[in-house]
Amino acid sequence: MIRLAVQSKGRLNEESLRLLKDAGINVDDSKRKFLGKASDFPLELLYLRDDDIPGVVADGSADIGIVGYNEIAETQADVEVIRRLGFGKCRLSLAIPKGVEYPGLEWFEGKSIATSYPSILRRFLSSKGVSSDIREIRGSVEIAPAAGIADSIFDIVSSGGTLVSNGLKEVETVLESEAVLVCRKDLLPENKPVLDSILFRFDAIQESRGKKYILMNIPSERLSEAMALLPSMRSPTVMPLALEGWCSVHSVVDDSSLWATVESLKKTGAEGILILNVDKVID
Ligand code: PRT
Ligand code: ZN
Repeated sequence: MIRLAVQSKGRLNEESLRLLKDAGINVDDSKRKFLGKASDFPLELLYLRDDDIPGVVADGSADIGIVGYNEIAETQADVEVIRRLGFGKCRLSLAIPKGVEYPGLEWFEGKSIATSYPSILRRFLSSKGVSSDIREIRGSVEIAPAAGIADSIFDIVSSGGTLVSNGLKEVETVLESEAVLVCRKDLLPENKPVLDSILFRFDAIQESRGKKYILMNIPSERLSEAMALLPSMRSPTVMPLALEGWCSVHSVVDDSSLWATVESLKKTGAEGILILNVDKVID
């Protein structure tokens, strides 16, 4: 039985549970419980505040955890980051009042900076040889300059909307973050196959992201033109149609190039084009 720590509520909770569900790991998700159990997989779920996840994985109270990389960087917990999970993307940035001119990092010399991430900030400033007054506050960091608590802030930014609505501008990005899967250093040998199975499933889900399955009918004499347009995992699948002179072509295409590819395929005479979502990809 492997124990996974996830955020009990907040921004990463829903996507963490969805990832498990997509991986065929179904947990009774009444979030009020502290501990849940998967019905069809040897996994227990520990619901925690995100701040507590690095520590419980480091001390082995949980074997693995899903948490923002920013929390790992802040706590410097002794865990292994084994996968980036592609959601909860954000950055930790320095921001100053919007009307103030910014000449470069030296602006922060001797200035006060409010943050909930003092350790990351301290390491960053010292690596740059800048000395500032770091003021640790929990929550609502963005109001600190207007409230006269600090000259500037160091906080999580995603869209940037919160900074703008508080009259601030982002001047330095210090750390890029996203949700990560972390593992304790001394995972019990009997849990290694369980972790491998989780990774196999997570990888299949991630591999399928941004991909579409596309199938169409093509006049046989234009097949080579169409094939040149289609990337695929090995090569496109081609099958003859019952109708003489036509074949059916199947392939997997990246979302980013989907429309351009479909337009070019149309020009090669492709008909009956179907585009389907890809759920999992196993290489
Ligand atoms: O209760 P608990 O302690 O578990 O949760 P929490 O309130 O400490 O964290 P939560 O749920 O807000 O965030 C969990 C994780 O989500 C963070 O540690 C990040 O890894 C990630 N994440 C991704 C974010 C954001 N995006 C985000 N935008 N965490 C916080 N924000 C906040 C930010 O603090 C700021 O106030 O959103 C605001 C900025 O957003 P924009 O879009 O206006 O720039
Ligand atoms: Zn928190």
